[in-house]
Amino acid sequence: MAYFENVGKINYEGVKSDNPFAFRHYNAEEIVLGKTMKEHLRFAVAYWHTMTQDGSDPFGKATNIRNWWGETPMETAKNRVEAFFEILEKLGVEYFCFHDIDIAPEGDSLEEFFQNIDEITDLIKEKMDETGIKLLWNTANMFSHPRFVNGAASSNNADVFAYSAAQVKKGLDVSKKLGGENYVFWGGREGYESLLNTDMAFEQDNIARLFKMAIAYGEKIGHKPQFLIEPKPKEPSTHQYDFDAATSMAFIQKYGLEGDFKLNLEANHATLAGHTFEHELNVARSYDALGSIDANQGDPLLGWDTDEFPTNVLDTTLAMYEILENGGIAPGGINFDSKVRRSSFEMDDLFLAHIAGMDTYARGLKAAAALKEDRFFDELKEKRYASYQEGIGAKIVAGEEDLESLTAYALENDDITLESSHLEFVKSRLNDYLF
Ligand code: XLS
Ligand code: NI
Ligand code: NI
Repeated sequence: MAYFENVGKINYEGVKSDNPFAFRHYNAEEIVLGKTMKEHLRFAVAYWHTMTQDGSDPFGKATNIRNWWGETPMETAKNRVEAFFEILEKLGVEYFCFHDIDIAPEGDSLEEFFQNIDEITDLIKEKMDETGIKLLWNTANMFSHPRFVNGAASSNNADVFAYSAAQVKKGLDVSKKLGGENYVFWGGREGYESLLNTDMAFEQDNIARLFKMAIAYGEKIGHKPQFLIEPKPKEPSTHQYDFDAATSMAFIQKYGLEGDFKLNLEANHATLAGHTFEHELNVARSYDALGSIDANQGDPLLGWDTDEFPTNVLDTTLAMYEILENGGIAPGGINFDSKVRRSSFEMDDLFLAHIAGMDTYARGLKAAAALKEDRFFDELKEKRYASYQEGIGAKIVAGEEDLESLTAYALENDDITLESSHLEFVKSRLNDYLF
């Protein structure tokens, strides 16, 4: 049965097309800088926002019209698998991501939850084999159930730690079964509300303990997905431990996890942290830790994680530039951790929203490729740092100078000539690449 009877395969029709169910910029097989757009972008659809979120918010009930509700939670879960793969196939998206609780009902016990996961992942595996669609990453939801009120691995209650470990073990078993390429840890409630009753160092030691158990178990079962930490500064905790890319790198280095962990960076989390998305990608890149991205955008007028579909071409251009400079995003991808607005409640909005996000990233890719081919930023930066290419600058970089020799130099050269950045001109030129 088709869940989206009115929607066929979404094809590329070009900018002149006025068909809302067509790509106007994303042309999967088009070659950009020697690779197809599909290879560059490695799009993924997120199970939670697409299949399970219902449009409710703290002030109002569900608005989304969905036709996959069954008689029982398991029937609904099975219908969702069918509908999900229909969406992926029609969009031509080759990857997907999920939390354990997105795909299967938790039932009345952990044992029942695991049985449900087994049954649903059998179905997912069948669909994957049939379609060639792949698992970008899965993760464990260790934040929604009341038992996680004080966190998962960072909980003050050791039974909660054990429960979390069981969920991660199952997550890795599922990752192996489905050939997952990455495995994500987003902190959820790993953070704190008040330092008055919190042992921050101990809680972080415990998070690292769980991560090391995950690495060890992956080795034991012979399945090694790329582990990823997804930083977020706040929400749901007041203070999230994985605040941003730099904080997460400090954690990774403190516990010696560099060989096994990279970062999954989300655009809306970057802006919540007071950074641009490209800043976060750049930080990760400087540590060789850019693993994957969660594509979305926040509302700059609101202070929370609105997870909107990305539609800002400047943002996606600068993000794609970082990805190109990184030599690509594989084995990571571009996961739409994005949800339709509460007022976009029709079934077909799920397609329109993904088409918008994919087209916006395709535009970003094309603009970023042009910027790279023109050496737009390279030339700008070469010129800006030129003083380190020769003379005293080259000697500083080569480690040939010290405080005394530089003092002698400065005493002779204290009439310093600075250059204007002409930043307004640069931004205006950058606009030429966007539209
Ligand atoms: C929530 C996070 C979450 C992760 C996966 O803000 O973005 O959706 O991506 O747990
Ligand atoms: Ni995310
Ligand atoms: Ni988020």
